[in-house]
Amino acid sequence: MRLYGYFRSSATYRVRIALGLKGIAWQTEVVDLRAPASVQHTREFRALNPHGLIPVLVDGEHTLTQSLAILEYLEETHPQPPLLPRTPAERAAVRALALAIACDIHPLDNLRVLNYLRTQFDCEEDAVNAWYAHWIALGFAALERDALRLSGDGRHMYGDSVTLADVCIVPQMANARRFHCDTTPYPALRAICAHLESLPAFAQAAPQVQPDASPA
Ligand SMILES: N[C@@H](CCC(=O)N[C@@H](CS)C(=O)NCC(=O)O)C(=O)O
Repeated sequence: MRLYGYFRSSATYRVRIALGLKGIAWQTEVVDLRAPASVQHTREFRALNPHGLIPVLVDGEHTLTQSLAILEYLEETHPQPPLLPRTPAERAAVRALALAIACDIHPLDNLRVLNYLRTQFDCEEDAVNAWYAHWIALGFAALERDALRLSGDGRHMYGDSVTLADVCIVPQMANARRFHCDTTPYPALRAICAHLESLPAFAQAAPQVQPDASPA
């Protein structure tokens, strides 16, 4: 499989974690999101994904987009180890956690949204960072309550094994740290992420150990 992504992309990070958990080998195709490269806006990349977003996973003849659709594809094609629980109600609960991150938090803090604030509304970096922190705080406060209610062992978002909710929270927490958000109000989320980040598939998917990682 070929994964088009970027070390700092949290949506790509989700897919890297799932590939690692399922023991699937993949090859990275770097899509540098930073200006002036801005590869996501090139004609070549738009031919792959007209939305201009990563990740894109190419599996043989299939070109897949949207990280959660990719995660579900991997779950269906490589069921072991399962990243969704057994019953429909439990599966819905895990998907709700993953979607709260992927649909309600992440898009508001995406690069193109932050750039729009900068270019169209003349926002200074302090204002952009305040925007970022606001949506993290709103989302994480609710996720903290979810984790206290749903985690079975204080080491996973739901129950006592790794699920798609865990695959989504770790990259979002890493992003929150990168933007210097205060995460001390969320001890349950911090404990869960600390445990997950110690697992090999999560550690090997971390941005700082990717081949394209750079400090800038
Ligand atoms: N809902 C999409 C979001 C993808 C997304 O926003 N990717 C970001 C990187 S994490 C991106 O490509 N941003 C490019 C840009 O904002 O120009 C998914 O889950 O795959």
